[in-house]
Amino acid sequence: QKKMNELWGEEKEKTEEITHKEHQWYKEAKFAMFIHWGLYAQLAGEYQGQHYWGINEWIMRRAKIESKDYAKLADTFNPVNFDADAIAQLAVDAGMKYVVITAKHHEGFALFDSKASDFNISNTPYKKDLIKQLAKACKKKGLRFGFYYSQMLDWSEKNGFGNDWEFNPDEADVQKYMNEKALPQVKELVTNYGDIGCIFFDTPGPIKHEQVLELKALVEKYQPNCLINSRIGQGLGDFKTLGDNEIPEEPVDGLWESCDTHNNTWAYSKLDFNWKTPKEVAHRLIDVISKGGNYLFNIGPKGDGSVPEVSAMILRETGTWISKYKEAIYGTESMYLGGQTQFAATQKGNKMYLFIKDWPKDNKIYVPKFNSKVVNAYFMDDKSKVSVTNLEGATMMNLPLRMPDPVASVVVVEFDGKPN
Ligand code: FHN
Repeated sequence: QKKMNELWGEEKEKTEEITHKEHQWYKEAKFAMFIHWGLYAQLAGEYQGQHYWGINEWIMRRAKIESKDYAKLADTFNPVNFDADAIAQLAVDAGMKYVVITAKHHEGFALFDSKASDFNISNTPYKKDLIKQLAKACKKKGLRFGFYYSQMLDWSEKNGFGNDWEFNPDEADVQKYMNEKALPQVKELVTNYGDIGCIFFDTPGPIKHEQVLELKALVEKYQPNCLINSRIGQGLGDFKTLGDNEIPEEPVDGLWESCDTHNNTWAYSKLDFNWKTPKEVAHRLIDVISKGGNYLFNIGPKGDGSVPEVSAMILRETGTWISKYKEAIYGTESMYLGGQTQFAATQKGNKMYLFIKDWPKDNKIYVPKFNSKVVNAYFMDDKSKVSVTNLEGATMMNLPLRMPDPVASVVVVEFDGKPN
C-alpha cells in the first residue's frame, strides 16, 4: 500500500487540490466571453500597407516587426471608446457568466499598470488601467473575472520565447524572463484586481516542470480558489482548454472549455467579415454543453476600444435565444446521444433537454432507449406536448411539421427517474 501511495502520490495531491477549489460556479457557467485585445488591434490586419489575413494578434510575428518599432504602437494607443460597463453588459446580455481578457498576449504589452515592465498601458496616451476597469465592471454585473496571460511567448523580450526574427533563441535566458517579467506580472494580476475566477495561460512552449510549479504556487498563494487552465503546461491545471476552435466529438471528463473565435481571428481585423451567425454560435454552444464543457467565445475590440458592432449584435441575438432556454443550459450535465449533428442534449435531475438544431424531414427524432420511463415531453418555450413512442430499441419523438424556433428548439423530456 505504501508503494502504491508513493506511486499515486502526485496524482492524489492534484485531485485533492481540484476538489478543494471552489469550482461549482465554473461547472454551471457554460458560456463565457473571451477578449483578445492589445496593441495589435490598432493594426487591424494591416502593416505598412500590406494586408495580413488570419489571426491579427500574431501580426508582429507575421510581419516580422522588430520590438522597437512595435513598441511605437504604444505611443498611439488611446482606446477612448472602451467602455468596461458596456462590455460587461454585453456579456450579461449574451447570457455569459464569466469574462477572460488578454492581460498580456505574445506581443508582450500589458493592458494593466505594471511595475515589472514599462511596456504597459500606463505609458500610452490612454494611461488608465484597463484590467482594473473591466474587473470592476464584471464584479458589478455579477460576472466572474479571469485573465489570459502568455507566460512563455513574449516577442518584445530578448529573453522571452519566440521572437527569432530579431533575437537569437539560443541566447534567451527564459528563466530570467520568468523572474523579471512573467512571475512579477502574474503576481500583480493576482494581487491587485480582487477575486480572479480563472486564469487562461497560453502556449507553454519550452516551460519546465519546476517553472510551471512556481507559477501555479504563486497563483495559489494569493488566489486559492482561482482555477488554472491546462495550458499552464506539463499536464497540470484545474481545467482543460481544448485546441483553438475545437469541439470534441464525444463528452470529455472533468472541467473543460472550448475556446472559439467569432470570425477567423482572435484580435480585431478589418479584413475579416466571416462572423458566425447567432444560429451558429448557439449551435456550437449546444454542442459544447451537451458534451459537458464550457464555451468561451471571443470578441476582438478595435484599436479605439469599441466592440465591432456586428459582433455585439450577434452576441445579443444569441443571448435572446439563450434567455428562453436557461434551464436547459446552465447547471446541466452532459447527455450524449451519439455522434449525429441534428440534435444534442443536456440533463438535470429527471429531465433531459433535447436541442433540435436541424428539423428532421419526416418530423421524427429517434433517441436511444433510456433506463427510466418517459412520463412527459413538451416544447420548452410554449409548453406544447410532444408525443413519444417507445420502440424496440429506441424512443421516437413525433414532432410538429415546422420547427417552432428557427435557431434551435428545445424539447423537455421528463422521466420517472434519472434518464440513464
Ligand atoms: O497563439 C495564441 C492565439 O493567438 C490565441 O490567443 C489562442 C487562443 O486560444 N491561443 C494561442 C494559440 O493556441
